[in-house]
Amino acid sequence: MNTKNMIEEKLMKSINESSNEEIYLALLQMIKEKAASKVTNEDKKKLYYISAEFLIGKLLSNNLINLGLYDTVKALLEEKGRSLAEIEELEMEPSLGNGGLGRLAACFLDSIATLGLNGDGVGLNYHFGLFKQVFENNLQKETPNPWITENSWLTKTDITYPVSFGGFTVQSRLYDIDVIGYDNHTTKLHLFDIESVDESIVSETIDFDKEDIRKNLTLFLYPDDSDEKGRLLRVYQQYFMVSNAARLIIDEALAKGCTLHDLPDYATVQINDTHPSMIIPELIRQLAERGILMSEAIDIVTRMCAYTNHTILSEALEKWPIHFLEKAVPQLMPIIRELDNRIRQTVTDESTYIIKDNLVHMAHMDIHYGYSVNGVAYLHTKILKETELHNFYQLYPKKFNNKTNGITFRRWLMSCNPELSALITELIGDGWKKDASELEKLLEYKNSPTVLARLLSIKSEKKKELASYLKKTQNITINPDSIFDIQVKRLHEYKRQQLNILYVIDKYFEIKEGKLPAKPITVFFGAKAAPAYTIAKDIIHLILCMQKVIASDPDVSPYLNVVMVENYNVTLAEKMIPACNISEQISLASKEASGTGNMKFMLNGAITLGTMDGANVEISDLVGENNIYSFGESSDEVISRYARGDYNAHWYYENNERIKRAVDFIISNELLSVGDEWFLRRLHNELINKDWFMTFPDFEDYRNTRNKAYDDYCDLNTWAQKMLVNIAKAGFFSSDRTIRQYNEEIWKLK
Ligand code: 26V
Repeated sequence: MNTKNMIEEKLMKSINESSNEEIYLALLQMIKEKAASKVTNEDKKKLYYISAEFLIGKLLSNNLINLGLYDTVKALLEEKGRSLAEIEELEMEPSLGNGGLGRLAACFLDSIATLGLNGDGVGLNYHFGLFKQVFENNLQKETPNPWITENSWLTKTDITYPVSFGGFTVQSRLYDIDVIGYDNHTTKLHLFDIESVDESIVSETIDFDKEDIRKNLTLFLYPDDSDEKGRLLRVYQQYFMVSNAARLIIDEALAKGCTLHDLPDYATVQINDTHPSMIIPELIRQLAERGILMSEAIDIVTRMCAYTNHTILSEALEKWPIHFLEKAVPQLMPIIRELDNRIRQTVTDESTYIIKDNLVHMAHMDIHYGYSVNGVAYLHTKILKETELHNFYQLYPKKFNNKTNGITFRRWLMSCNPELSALITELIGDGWKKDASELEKLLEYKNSPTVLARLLSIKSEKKKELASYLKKTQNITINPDSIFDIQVKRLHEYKRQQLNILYVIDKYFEIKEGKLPAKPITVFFGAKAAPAYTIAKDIIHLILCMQKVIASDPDVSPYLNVVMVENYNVTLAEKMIPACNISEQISLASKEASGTGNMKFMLNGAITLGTMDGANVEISDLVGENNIYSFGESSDEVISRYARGDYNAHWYYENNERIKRAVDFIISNELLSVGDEWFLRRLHNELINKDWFMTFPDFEDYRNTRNKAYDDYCDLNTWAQKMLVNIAKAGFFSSDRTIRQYNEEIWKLK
């Protein structure tokens, strides 16, 4: 049956007579059926990618692309005067992740399916996901973000397990989402839910009874963890996730004829950060329950589990108080103590023990009782080996390895930028879609005026599209002919949105003094702050106030504007990234493990303005210094500054006129007239007395480098050459490459 007939069969009427909602549902049903009829890899050994987050984004367009139906469906709808883009607007975006870590997991699933590997994702079915961000009085407010509708991508399965906590038992239910690979297999994202979940306990803010575990367990992703109850709820969530995962793994292996003694031949587990680390003691517990002796169970599990570290910030490495685990999952504590005792008997270095000061160090358990430990970019892995996890590296040098992150080019080029994809295919054929290294063939066109002109014209088109989308959805007016300078990522001090806004303030002063930029500039921000992260919220407040101050100043707004988009998410990323000229990747060197937004921007022809941090280092190596704007102190310098402990923000503030002028503007009359004095003073104070992520030492270099980028932009031909080199060299960052390396060096699936 052809596609048109299939859609109309589902509609039970013609496309003409159907509403957009009906067409959306018909497409959803058709795709689900197609996915069900696709081959899945049934090899003996299977990967379980366990993660508390899968930031999958909307699925309609992506699934159509991967099924090879996108062009047909789009044309068919256009013929009938309908727009696929409008239909896509009806789809709710599931916000099952915070940021990079969750989005990486989603890209990995796409590549696992595309490469035809036998691997599934396992996580939780949060009903409200992460909060939805709204701005009120220039402040972030959090509201619930429901995404599960009657007809969604979820398929209810008949798999259900009892999961016992200290004092009570709950019943789980598995829901699946098909992961459709590009022109290949499908795999599954398994999301466990709780049968007794109750959405009605959530108020209009995101408050709910954090102690009512039977009702709240899968309502939110990482509920506000600033208080004890929220943190405890997180332990319940994590155990629920891994206990179900362990059952699923064992059941699937047994069904294939596994004896349990040979479980590592059937299953390998990738632990995505420490959130799923309890899978180690839980698998041991379930094996013991089935009659395997403790020593053998430990040996089996150690040969199954591999751990990925995604951050070197020590405050982000999970350590759970023993009394939490005793209360929530008492059955695990004897096992964790046994695991710790075995280390204490064989290892003298106390810093590597699992239980210290009544805290259970989750990463330590992963490293001792897993077969692989990887970082997510070259520099990050180097820092783990040399500094952060050095003591473990000395114990197990062979376990440590690097897997530089990647992104799926299906979503981050083919789907979000069909115009650029079409140009690339026209120039070099479509081999790049399966082998991204072929993008290098584009370098042949570095001196072709027509190709360079077309790159620029696609970029202008995408800028116009973004401007009209933001007008329509957020009522923001943007000059599409300005330079689009974009920083979108979670709000965190180490990512240094504050450095970016201090530059904006400096530029504001220059314009006021009559020093006008050659081209108008629009500085975009998009960022959610954790609900209890005060300084991050103060930085959002400053950005929003600055947006207001500039917008109402006719001297400045023709040349410079600030736009902070509300509720930055995957959908917005797909519209902002293709429209970007300058990609801000300005974390304090040594702090950003990798970054993956940096790769998406590069692939879409934005030029990076960044520190030598995370994967920026690898971008710089690939494109060469003429095609990136690097600045700032090196990671070595930063690490030794922290070791010396002698950074003095106040000294910079007193001794650098520009810094003082910009920082003091935070508490100027202009800002106080639109903002909240308490919040602005708190931020001012924080910067001049602490500035823990050292924005001041990098300020001058950042300012000069950013100004140089703006100057260079005026020579559009040379700029377009830089764009072309960035696109051509982005092939290395395909998540297909990353996943191939995981498989060859860690999982060893067929
Ligand atoms: C978590 C927390 C928790 C509370 C305290 C502050 C804090 C700061 C950072 C985090 C990050 C958790 C892990 C994470 O999302 N890492 C990101 O993983 C990406 C994929 O590997 C990587 O590209 C980003 O650089 C890394 O930040």
